[in-house]
Amino acid sequence: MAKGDPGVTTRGRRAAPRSKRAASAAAGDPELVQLLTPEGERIETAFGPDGTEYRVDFTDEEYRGLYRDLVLVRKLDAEATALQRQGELGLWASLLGQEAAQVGSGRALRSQDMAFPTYREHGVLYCRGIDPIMPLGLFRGVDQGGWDPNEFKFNMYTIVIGAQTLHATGYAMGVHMDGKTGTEDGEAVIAYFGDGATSQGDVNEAFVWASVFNTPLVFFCQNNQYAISEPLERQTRVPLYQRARGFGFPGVRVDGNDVLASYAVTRHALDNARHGQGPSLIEAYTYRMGAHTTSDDPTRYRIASEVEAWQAKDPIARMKAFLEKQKIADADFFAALDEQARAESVHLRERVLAMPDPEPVTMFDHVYPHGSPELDEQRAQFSRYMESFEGSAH
Ligand SMILES: Cc1ncc(C[n+]2csc(CCOP(=O)(O)OP(=O)(O)O)c2C)c(N)n1
Ligand SMILES: [Mg+2]
Repeated sequence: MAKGDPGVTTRGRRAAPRSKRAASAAAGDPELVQLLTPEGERIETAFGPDGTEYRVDFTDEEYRGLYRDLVLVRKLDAEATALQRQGELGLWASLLGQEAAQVGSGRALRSQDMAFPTYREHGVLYCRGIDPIMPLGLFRGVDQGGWDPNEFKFNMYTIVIGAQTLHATGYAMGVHMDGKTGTEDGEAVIAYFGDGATSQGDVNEAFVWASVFNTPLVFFCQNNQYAISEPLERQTRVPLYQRARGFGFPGVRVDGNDVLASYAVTRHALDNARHGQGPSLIEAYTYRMGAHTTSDDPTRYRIASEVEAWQAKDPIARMKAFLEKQKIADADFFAALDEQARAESVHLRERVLAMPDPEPVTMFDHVYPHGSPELDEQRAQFSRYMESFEGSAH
C-alpha cells in the first residue's frame, strides 16, 4: 500500500514563507489542509497553520489501493446497516461519510503504532488487517469483540465517550518511558474520538497529561458535525483544532473527506510523535452522512439540504473523479472492484448469519483472569436456573 514516507516533506514546525501561505489560502480554505478538491482536482502542496508543508507522492497502484479501501469499507458498512435492519445485529454505528478520514489515517499508521478507537472506526480496523467480521460479533451480542489488541495494535472498541483518550495517553506515556521513541522505528499512538467527546473531562485531562509528559500521541478528532443530535455549535466557539494551543501542542484541521490530506497530516503527526516531539491534535473536518446509530432518526434534527451539501463533498466520488481524470483507473478496474465489494459483503453476511449463539452461562467467562468466588457462585446459581427449564416446552 502506501509507500515509504510520501506525506512528509518537513519535520520541523517552521513557518512557511508569506508567499506560500498566500498560495495555500488561494487554493482553498486556509484553515483546512486539502490535497484533493471535491471535484477531484489535485492540490500539489498544502500548508498547516504553523507552516508545515504537506504533500503526497503515491504511485498509481497506491492511489488505486486507497480507492479500493474506501469502496470496500463503505460497502461492508452498508451491509452491516442492512443486517441490523433485518434484526441480525442489535445495533450498528455507521461510518458513512467518514471513510477518507479513517482510511487516510489508518494507512498512515506504521505497523508498530498503536490505535485506540471509538465504536465507529470500522475503516481503521480494516486498515489494521482485522477481519471485518470481528466487530459484528460485538454488535450481534454473541461475543465481546474478538480481536487481540496487541496482535493488531488496535485496542477494543470503546463506547464510553472519550475514555479511550485517557487509555491512549497512559499507553503512550508507557511507550515513552520504555524508551521506544526518538528514532525512525519509534512507536507512536493514535487516539480517535468525536467532536462531542471534546466536551468530556476525560479528553481535556488526556490533553493535559499528554502535553506535560511529551507523549508520542496523535489525538485524531473526527469532527462529523454532530454528537447524536447535538450540533457542533453546542460543543465549541472556536475551531476544535485551535484548542490544542491552549494545552501546549500543535493542532491542524484537515479535510476529512480527502483521503490524501488525511494521510499526509496523520503521517506527519505520527512521525513527529515517534521522534519524541510530543502530541498533536488533528481535527478531521467531515460529516456523518447517515444516522448516529441505527437507533437514531436524524431527520428529527437536521435538514435534507445540509446532507445534500455534504454529499457533494463525498470522499469516494472525489477520489473516483481524480482516478478517472488522471487515467489512473479504467472502467474494468471500477467494475472489478464493484464485484469484489459485492462478493465480500455477501461473504460477510453469510458468516454473520452462521455465528453461533453463545451458551448464556459463558457471560461469566473472562470477567477475571483467575475467577472469583462470588462469580463462581453466581454462575452455579444461574446454571441451576437454566437447568430448571430443561424438559419444559419453553
Ligand atoms: C460517557 C458517555 N456519555 C454519554 C454517552 C452516550 N453517547 C453515545 S455516542 C454519544 C455522542 C458522541 O458524539 P461524538 O463524540 O461527536 O462521536 P460520534 O458519535 O459523532 O462519532 C453520546 C453522548 C456515552 N456513550 N458515554
Ligand atoms: Mg460527532
